Amino acid sequence: MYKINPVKKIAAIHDLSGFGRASLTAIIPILSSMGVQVCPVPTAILSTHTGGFEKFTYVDLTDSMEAYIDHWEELGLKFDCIYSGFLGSVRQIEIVSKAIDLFSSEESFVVVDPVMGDDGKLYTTMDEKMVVSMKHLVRKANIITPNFTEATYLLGKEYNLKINEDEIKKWLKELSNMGPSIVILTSVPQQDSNGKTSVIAYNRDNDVFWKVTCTYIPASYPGTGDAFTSVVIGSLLQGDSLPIALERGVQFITTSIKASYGFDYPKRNGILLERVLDSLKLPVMSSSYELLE
Ligand code: PXL
Repeated sequence: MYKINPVKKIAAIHDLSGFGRASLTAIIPILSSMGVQVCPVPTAILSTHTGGFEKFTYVDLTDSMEAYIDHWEELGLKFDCIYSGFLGSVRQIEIVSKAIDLFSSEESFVVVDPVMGDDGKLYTTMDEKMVVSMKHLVRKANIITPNFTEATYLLGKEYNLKINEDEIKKWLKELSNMGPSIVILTSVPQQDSNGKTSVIAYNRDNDVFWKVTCTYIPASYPGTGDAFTSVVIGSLLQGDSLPIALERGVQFITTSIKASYGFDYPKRNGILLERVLDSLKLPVMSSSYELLE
C-alpha cells in the first residue's frame, strides 16, 4: 500500500553549544524551517562553540550515547537521513558508525560532515587518530561535505591554495572512491579571482561535477559549515536536484553573512540566523551553478 511520509525526519549527531550558532543550534532551526523533523543525538554540551572563545565548559556525552541509540533501536526508528558533524573522540566516531547501521534504510541517505579543521590546520580537539577514524567513517556515507582543509587530511595531501580545477576534480574522485557517491567540497580556493571560493561537487552515479562560485565577503563566522550542510540536506529532502541544493546552500550563507556583516558585533557570535531563516521558505529565483566539463 502507498504510504505517505508527512514529515521527513533526520537523526542529527552533533554537539549542543549553547551560544554562538553552531552545530545543533544552527541545524535544528534551519531544518525545521525547511519542514524536516530534527531528532538530535547530542554528543556533548558546551557553553559555547570553540571558535574564538577563550574558555568554554564541556560535558562529554559519549557514555550516554550508546543507551540513547539503543532506546531508539528498541522503538524501531528509521530516519530519512542520518547526519553527523563535529565529533569529540574516536569512540564517538565508532558510535556514529553503529547509529548509521541501526537507523538507515534503503530509502535513506547518510551525510558525514568530516569536521576536523580549517585554514590548513586541525582544530585543537582533533588528533591524527581521529583523522584515521574519520577516514573509516566516510566509507559509510552517501554524501560527505569536507572543506578544503579536511579534504587534504582525508587524502593525505599538502595544503596548497594554488591548486587548479583539474587537480580538484581528481581529489573529488579520490574522495568518492573512499565510499561516498556524492562529495561536496567547500572553501575551494579560486585561482582567477581574489579571495573568492567555490563549492565543487562530484556525483559518481552520473560522473558529473557541479560548481557554485561564492560572492567574496571579507568575514568568516563559525558555524557556517553546519548551516550550509543543513540547507543542502533540507533541499535534497524536499526533492531538489544536487546543483539546486548546492545553490540554495551557498545563497543562504551569502544572505546570512550579508545580513550580519553590517552590524558591529563579534564574529564568534555567529551569523544572524534568525533574521534570514524565512528566506528558506522562498523558491530559488535564480541560479548560477555550472556544470564542469
Ligand atoms: O561548526 C563546527 C563546530 C561544531 N561544534 C563545535 C565547534 C565547531 C567549530 O568550531 O567548536 C563545538
